[in-house]
Amino acid sequence: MERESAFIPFEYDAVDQNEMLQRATDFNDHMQKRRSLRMFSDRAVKREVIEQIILTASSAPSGAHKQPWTFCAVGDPNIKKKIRAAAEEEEYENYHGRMSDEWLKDLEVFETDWKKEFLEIAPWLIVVFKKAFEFGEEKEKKKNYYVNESVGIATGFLLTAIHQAGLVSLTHTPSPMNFLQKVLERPENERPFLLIPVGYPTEDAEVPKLSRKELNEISVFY
Ligand code: IYR
Repeated sequence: MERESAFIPFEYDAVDQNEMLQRATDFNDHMQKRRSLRMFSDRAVKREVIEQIILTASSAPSGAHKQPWTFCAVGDPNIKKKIRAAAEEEEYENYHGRMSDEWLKDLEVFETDWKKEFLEIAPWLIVVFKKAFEFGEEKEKKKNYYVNESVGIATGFLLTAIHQAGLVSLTHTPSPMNFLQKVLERPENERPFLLIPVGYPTEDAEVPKLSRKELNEISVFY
């Protein structure tokens, strides 16, 4: 069977080299201000904003363009409550024996513990699921490719879109995360990848004092 050619002209917005450097610098300045927040206000955020953010995330490249992800946006207080309860149950175990002493020591600067009230306070929880495979028309399994890489990139786009919109987020990884599949009644081909509370910071929100690595520590130019 001959494949129909389905190429279209690429829409390229040309930028001159001076503006290019300015844009790259401005965007870096903007992204340097993004921080992971744990102190959320309960101020509401319109569903339409979350929809646009999810569409940005789904513009990410993916293996064979399979877009192997589902973004579950949870605004329902009852579901948030269930997620908090299940996450805290796991995290209690993590902080009381499942995490190594080295790990607990590495986390001291963040002052985290097993309590996760932000899971109920933040107006939205975006739960990112990766699709290990898909079901075809006849319920047969269809392969996805580079799923972790694809969903990781999409999640990066998601976090960037959240920041760009003027909201804050946290990349939260309660472990193990399979309770999310049950609470959200996701099909068996979907596995939880990351839990991301989204909203406004509290007025007195604080973040750990951290510094980022210098360019020469994170890059090598040849
Ligand atoms: N999942 C736990 C522990 C935790 C682990 C890492 I690595 C962090 O950067 C932060 C926390 C929790 O969410 O508290």
